[in-house]
Order: sequence, then C-alpha cells, then structure tokens
Amino acid sequence: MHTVLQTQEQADEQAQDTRPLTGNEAIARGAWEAGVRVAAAYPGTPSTEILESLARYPVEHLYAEWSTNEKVALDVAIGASFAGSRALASMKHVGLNVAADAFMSQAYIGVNGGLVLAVCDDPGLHSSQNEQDTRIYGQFATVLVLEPSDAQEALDLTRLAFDLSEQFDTMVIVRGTTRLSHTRSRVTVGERTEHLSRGFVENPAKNVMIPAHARPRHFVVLDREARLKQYLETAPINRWETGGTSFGVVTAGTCYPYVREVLPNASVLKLGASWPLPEGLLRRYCESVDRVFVVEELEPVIEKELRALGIKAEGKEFFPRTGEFSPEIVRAGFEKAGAIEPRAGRVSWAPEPLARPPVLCAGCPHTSSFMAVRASGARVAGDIGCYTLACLDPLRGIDTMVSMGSSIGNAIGMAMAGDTKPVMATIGDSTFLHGGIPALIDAVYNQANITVLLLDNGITAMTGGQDHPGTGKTLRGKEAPRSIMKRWCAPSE
Ligand SMILES: Cc1ncc(C[n+]2csc(CCOP(=O)(O)OP(=O)(O)O)c2C)c(N)n1
Ligand code: SF4
Repeated sequence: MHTVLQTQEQADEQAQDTRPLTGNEAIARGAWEAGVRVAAAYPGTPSTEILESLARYPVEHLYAEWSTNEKVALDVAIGASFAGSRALASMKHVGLNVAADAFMSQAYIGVNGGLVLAVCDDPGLHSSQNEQDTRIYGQFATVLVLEPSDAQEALDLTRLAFDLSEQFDTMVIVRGTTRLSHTRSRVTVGERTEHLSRGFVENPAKNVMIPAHARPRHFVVLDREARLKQYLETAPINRWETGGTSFGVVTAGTCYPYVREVLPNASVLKLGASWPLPEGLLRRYCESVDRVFVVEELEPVIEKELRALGIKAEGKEFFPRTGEFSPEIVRAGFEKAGAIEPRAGRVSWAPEPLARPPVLCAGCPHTSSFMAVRASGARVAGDIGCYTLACLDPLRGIDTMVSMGSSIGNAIGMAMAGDTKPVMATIGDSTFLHGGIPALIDAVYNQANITVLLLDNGITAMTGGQDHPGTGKTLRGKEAPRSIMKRWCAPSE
C-alpha cells in the first residue's frame, strides 16, 4: 500500500474548484450556472461543443436539442424566453445568416426569460466558407455583443449575459472565435443559480411584430442602446490598464492576450463588449495617450466607431483585415507603425507545420458515389459536408458550392437557364434536413429537370458525427422518430 500525496496545486484547485476548460465548455458552464432551462443549436465548427457540453448537465436542469438548422435553434430559444425561462442558442458565424430573419425581429421584441446567442466566428477560415464578423450583426440589430478573451471570461461573461439580457430586455450575443472555442485554460467555476420561470407575459404590442407594433418598438430599441452605452461607461467588464502615454491600444476578445504578450507594459483599454461602445470612456482613454491603435480581428468595427467620434484611431493600415491574429502578426503591426523597435536579428524557432490538405477518409462511402457522379458527365451543384471534398483531385466531381442547402436551388437555376449538360445536385442527409427540403419542394413544384443525389451516411460527419432527425437519436441519445429518412432512403426497412 502506498500513499499519494496531494500536490499544492491539487489542494488549491479543490479549495476553489478550478478546472481546465475550453472556451466552448466554459460558455456551456456559464449558461448552466446562470440557470439556463432550454438550449438549442445546429452543429458547426467552432461552436459545436457548446451544446455537446451542455447536454452533459442533468436533464432535470435543462432541455437541450440539436435543431434541424440555426433558425429553428434560435426560434426554440426565443420560444423558451417567451415562456419566461432562460434560454441559449449557439451556432457558428454563418449559422447566424440562416437565423438572421428571426434574429432581426427578436431584437425589437426583446426578452422575457434571459436570451443568449453564442456565436463563434472563424478568423482564418479553419473550417468555414467565409470569415464574416458577427460584431457587425450586433451593430446591425442593435444588440449587445460581449467578447470573452479567455475561458474564464467565457464563463463569466456568459453568466453575466443572462442577467444583462433580463435587465435591458435584449437578446445578448456572446461572440467567440476559433482560438477561444478550442483552447483550454484553468477556470474557476461556480454553482448553478436556479431561475424560476417568469411565466408567459401576454403583451401583443411587444410580442407580435406587426408594423403597428414594430414602429414604436424601434424607438424602444434605440433607447435600449443608449441605456446599454451608459451602463458600459462604468461596467467592470471594461479594463483600463495604465502604461506609457506615447500610445495606447483599444482591443477586445482574443486579441487582448496577443497585445499583452507583445506589449506587457503598454497602456491598454480592453473592452468587454464590442457593441455598443461607451463614448465617454473611449474619449477619456484616447485623450490619455498620444496615439491610439485598435487591434481587432477581421473588420474595423471599433476603429470606425472611434473615427466616427472624431478620434484619430489607427488600425487596419497596420493589422490585417483578414485571417487569424497571432502575437507575431500583432508585433509586426506595431513595428510597421513605428510604435516599437523591430527586434534585431530575431530567429524563429517555431517549426513550419507541414501542409496537409483535407481529404476524404480511406474507404469513405462518398468516394464511390462521386466516381459514379463524375462518370455521369453531369453538371454538379454541390453542397456542404464531407462530400464537398469531392471537388478536389482526383474525384473532381463537384462544379459549384455556395452555402448549406444551396445545391438543389442552384441546380434548378442551372437547368432552367439551359445548361448544356444534365444537371445534378448532391447533398448530404444533415444538410438536406437543414436547408434542402424547401428547394426540393420548389424543384417538384416547378418541374425542374434535375437529379438530386441524397448522400445519406446517417450522421452529420463533417462536424464530428452529431445526430440529426434522420439518425433516430436525440442529442442526449434518446430514441427518436426518423420518419423522413426512413421513407426516402430506406424503403425496405
Ligand atoms: C450555416 C451553416 N451551418 C453549419 C455549418 C457546418 N457544417 C458544415 S457541413 C455540415 C453538415 C454535414 O453533414 P451532411 O450533410 O450529413 O454531410 P456529411 O459530412 O455527413 O457527409 C455542417 C453542420 C455550415 N458550414 N454552415
Ligand atoms: S468522416 Fe467524412 S470523410 Fe470520413 S468516412 Fe465519414 S463521411 Fe467520409
């Protein structure tokens, strides 16, 4: 028999319950601690694990579902909020395009139970079709956007998001990025606070967005924005870290640790919310330094706002508008701006990663399907899933790919425009259920002369094997009806 001595680190950890969490796990934890009762999502890298993590919490605490697409997920969360419960929807950035119609109206309606939308952007396009910036959606809809810079803040800001949602009667976006979603760091966790349902509040003027009700709601939204700005003037989620006065840096989210790594002693204003922005605080900060730099990934959202305030901010002329940042990129920007001296004779010891283009797995069922597709000589409108990789050599079986569910509509258009080849659409099972069904109905209704190939591998493979309405299992692994795919894909069963 031997005794295992507890290390100091383990003892400290037990004392205040810290644990290593990814950003996605921390968002899930924050939602759970905030008393979320309903959570819904459609998978998409880098956001997928938020719902997978939430589904590990007790079923008595919350209902969690894979929805058929992001709009359905947001509508489910909105419904729960109407009913008076705290609710979360999560999705990748392009998912918000799918959910945008509900999102824009909900911005006018506001909430009953706290409503949080966790959206994960993908700067650098690690696994996406574009790198759009969700902060612009926040600005577009006049909705608060909180930006965590590490896993601890992901938990804390998600918790806070539910409180602010109810306090200001607004949906709140928690914006992550791939780097936050997938990196793990130590997080101090807390207890769950139960929030009893507030019950449905019958108020058609607020809940039913006909023009007569929506017109006055627009004023309410603008007043809410003003109140949020006022709150952000002194909110502790913004941090003014003093340093030298020759220049200062305004930043938010995962850019903050890069700035700190490169400039440990510089003056920094770290914003906890990237929309809306607190005018007074920004003015005071910018007056405290000679030059102001904005370090933000993707679009110049904060920089433009500073310029609109008449503040001479510098940013995108030194820091790229595309791709993911790193300490090296941030350092290069400050060197180019002349804010810091170039590091003399520096040697990079970072090994160059070997380029490994994505390929279909050995033995993938999509391979033989696309050998047949290519042999058919058809014009092929493709869709999004593992099978999109069939566009590459040696299969070269797809001619176009736009967005999830576009294949059938694109094929209808090609056929109606008189493409010289027979037209085919190829679409996976999850994608078909997500966005393909309305287009298939369109094809039947308008009698389009196309062939639709439904590539049913019985799973959402590309994002890691999630269930969907055709697999016969729910997010929590419960048996579920799978009538649609059964009828269309397995008539012999
Ligand atoms: C609007 C949107 N939501 C989510 C995603 C992430 N995503 C890409 S393909 C895909 C589903 C793929 O499943 P399926 O069509 O069944 O094809 P498989 O990968 O299994 O071959 C998902 C969820 C996305 N790209 N766009
Ligand atoms: S994970 Fe994707 S590429 Fe691999 S076998 Fe499954 S469908 Fe094919």
